Amino acid sequence: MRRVGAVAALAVGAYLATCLVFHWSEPRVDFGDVPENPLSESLPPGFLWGVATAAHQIEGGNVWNDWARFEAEPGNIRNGERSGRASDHWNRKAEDVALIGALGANAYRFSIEWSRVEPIEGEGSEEAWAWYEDLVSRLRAAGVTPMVTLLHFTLPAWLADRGGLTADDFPEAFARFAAEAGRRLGAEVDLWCTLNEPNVQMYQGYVEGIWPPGVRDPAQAAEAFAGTVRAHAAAAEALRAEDPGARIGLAVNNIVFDPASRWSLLDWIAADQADAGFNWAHYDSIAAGRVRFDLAGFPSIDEPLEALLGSADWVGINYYRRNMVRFDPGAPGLVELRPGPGTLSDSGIEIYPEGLLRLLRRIWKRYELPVYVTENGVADATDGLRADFLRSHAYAVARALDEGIPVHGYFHWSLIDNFEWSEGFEPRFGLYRVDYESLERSPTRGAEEFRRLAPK
Ligand code: IFM
Repeated sequence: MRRVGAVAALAVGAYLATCLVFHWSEPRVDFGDVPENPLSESLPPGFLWGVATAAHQIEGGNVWNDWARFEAEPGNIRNGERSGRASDHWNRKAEDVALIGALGANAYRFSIEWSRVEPIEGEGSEEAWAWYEDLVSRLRAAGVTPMVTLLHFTLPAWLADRGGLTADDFPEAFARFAAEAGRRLGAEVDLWCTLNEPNVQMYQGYVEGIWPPGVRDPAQAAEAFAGTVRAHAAAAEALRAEDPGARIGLAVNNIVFDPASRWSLLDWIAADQADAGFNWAHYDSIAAGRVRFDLAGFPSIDEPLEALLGSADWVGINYYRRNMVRFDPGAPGLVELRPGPGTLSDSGIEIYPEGLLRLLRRIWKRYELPVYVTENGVADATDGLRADFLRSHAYAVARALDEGIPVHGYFHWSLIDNFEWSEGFEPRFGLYRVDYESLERSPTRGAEEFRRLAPK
């Protein structure tokens, strides 16, 4: 009996010790008080202090892509909204470039709407390309460095019709588009982002099925993952051929996954799985030169692809949130995700600036590549959170720089309010508020804070 007791005590001890090992595997971050001017002494010369947008969310009039069709089906978008004229950026380019200047930003990340420059397969639109060429020239004239994203969720309808991310020739078609972008814009653009949040596009489209193509199928999800990795490699190769000076990367949505209970080993394991599958699978594939997907519940993929090696000159973090992970045998995917315990934004996600520092440390340790915070922002319709949000996340960047992590830039999401995908127009992420009736832009308190923090 005594022996059984001793074995039980040992088992419990080993269990608790394993939990503690997990707990100590990453040093905690104590943020303390955020200084008034967190960036003043930390910024290296050439640091990009910018804002970000995406074509479909702001331009208006994008009718040639998969999202336009998806929005037309009842029930897909909150309140039945459609992107329609969005923030009318297509007709307000000059005004919006002036807003970027007024913020004191020295960089702007935007995306090219593929379906707009190639509405019919193989037939480019000169008018659409000219619009983007003019945008880049205006930015350069204003002293603003462009970062160009090639794919920010929307796919041309002609590609979506034959499988989108899972189409056999997706990488090839995407590389042709990338080459054309390089030919047209390469003289004035150095910074290229092949894909925006391929992990989110795959998850929402093929696991949750709440974005195009509205599928819930692990086998297709794994194929979609592989498609995005191959497409990144093909586009990077094509871009370099056109624009040898190109600095190429991609932007992955990175979430901090913490266990709901630090004394539950199953929660730790579930959090670890979520972290590996969601946060790092794309970058791990690039670093290994292999398309690799190995996540419980999905078919595994592991195939060599040499073009991946060296395809990223930098890595991008889109940071918004922390999730607490609870192992739940009854839940889909065996996990339940909840927001962390801090203040919640209008999107119901925790505002957790320490998380940005934690992720910057981890991404640097894993890949040792220059890092950009390619997106970071908050849905805040009443404008009560944005200024503090900005300052505390800028502080995370400053701390990372002080620790020697090569963060080359920060892009706030977003310049102006915009169409937030299946959430419609309700979430307001803009430094400038858009009145969707008059389309007038007006600065939020966040805009003032952004300008105050801007490198002088
Ligand atoms: O609006 C999105 C953007 O398209 C991708 N990153 C997250 C943003 C806010 O949810």
